Amino acid sequence: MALREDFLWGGATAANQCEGGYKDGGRGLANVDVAPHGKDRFPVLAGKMKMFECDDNHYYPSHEAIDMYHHYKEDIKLFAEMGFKCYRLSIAWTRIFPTGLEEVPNEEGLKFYESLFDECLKYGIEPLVTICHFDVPMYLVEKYGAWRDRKLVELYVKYCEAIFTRFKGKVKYWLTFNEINMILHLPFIGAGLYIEEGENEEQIKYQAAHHQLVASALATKLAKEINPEFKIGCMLAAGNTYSYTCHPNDVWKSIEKDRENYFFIDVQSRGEYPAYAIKELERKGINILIGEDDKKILKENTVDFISFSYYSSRLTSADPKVDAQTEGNVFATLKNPYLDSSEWGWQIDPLGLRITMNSLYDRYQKPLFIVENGLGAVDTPDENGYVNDYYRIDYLREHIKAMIDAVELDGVDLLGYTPWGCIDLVSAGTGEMKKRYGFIYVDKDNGGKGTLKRSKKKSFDWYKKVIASNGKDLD
Ligand code: P53
Repeated sequence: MALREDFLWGGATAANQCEGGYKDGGRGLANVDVAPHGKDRFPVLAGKMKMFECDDNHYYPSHEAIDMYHHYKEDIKLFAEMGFKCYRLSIAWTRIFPTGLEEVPNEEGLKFYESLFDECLKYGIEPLVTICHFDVPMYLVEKYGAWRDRKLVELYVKYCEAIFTRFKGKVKYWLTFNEINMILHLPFIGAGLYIEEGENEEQIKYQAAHHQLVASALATKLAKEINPEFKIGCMLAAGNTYSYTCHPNDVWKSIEKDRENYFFIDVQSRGEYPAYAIKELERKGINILIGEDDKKILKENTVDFISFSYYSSRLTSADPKVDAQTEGNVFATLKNPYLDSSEWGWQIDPLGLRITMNSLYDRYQKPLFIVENGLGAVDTPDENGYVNDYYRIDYLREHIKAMIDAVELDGVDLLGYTPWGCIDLVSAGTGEMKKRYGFIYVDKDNGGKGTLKRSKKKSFDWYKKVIASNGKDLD
């Protein structure tokens, strides 16, 4: 059995990392817009920086990004030329509800996405929409402390209603929250959460996570009411955790680490808090306020498919002396001696993708969708402006092979593959332009300078062949 005939090959982006136009069309300010390039990118403690405003001493990459807000027709045309069947993008909440509190959605924001979807559909490209890719209106961050307040559930559902209703004939695939487990690792950028001195950080994170889980379930319910054909997915920052040695303590630790992530998907896919999480939260003295109907809401509105990002596997040890930590990815991991790393220290593990797919499929038995994968690298154009990114092709080829093995040899049901940053965009982790993922090069540097001109890299033509052959021609 090869990949299905209607396999959704494509690419993925997120609004705040590519659109720019951060004040255009009535758009409101979001948490992601006040996250600067550089060392101040990750405020956790509220007091650490003036979080609620931008200042002249920092550079804020999302404000212009690659200006897809004004280039989307050109960009989608290039995606179509590669043969994309699917384009994963996110809607910026603040284009639709600039503060989050408006009663009526912002027509200009809706029109922008309507036109963008029409452009996709013109080429037969299926949009896959992330409803919330880390962004929260800044107004809600200030007024409610973002997802720590239950109020966000209602406001998110109102936002969902506006976009489900408007786009019910154009969009079929939706993801409720990007990398929902990231709330534990990137509380501010990932969910607008900040912690005051002396507060119990874990308590706040898990309460906020509960609100997102309920919001996700309510969105799923609403989606089916508005259009029963809608397919709703959850989204996990995935990558199995390996055990450093065969010592049972290490193996146990790796199970615990994986559960920190599975927790979210267990709720979204199986509809209830798993036993291990209830016990662990109890032990930690974390007391989540659960609304009267929440259990029913979670149980009755589980997702249709499981989507995930995969960049790397992870490695853990129970022995505190084993401290060969790698930098880079926000997930703490040990250095795996069998793997090479990217320039940003992310370890490259194609077989890890097959392992991760099998774990997810065994656990949930629902169709999977790989909605992010790829290599962040420095690209240097030659004198003609051409980028020969053979290293990216190597990375993607090996991961696609592993993906096909999971389908052909293991029988995993896989809907599609949308590698990350199909056009160069701003890095979420570092705010850099220099960390590129694209098949399409964008002329812009870390300081914000450049013509924004788009050009095809070597990987562009390679990926086009891969799609045309439905994964058979990987040379
Ligand atoms: P960048 C790490 C850090 C931040 C976001 O990451 C992340 C990860 C990886 O798990 O998640 C996703 O840009 C995210 C994207 C992001 C991509 O990974 O730091 O959904 O928004 O750009 C790649 O290289």
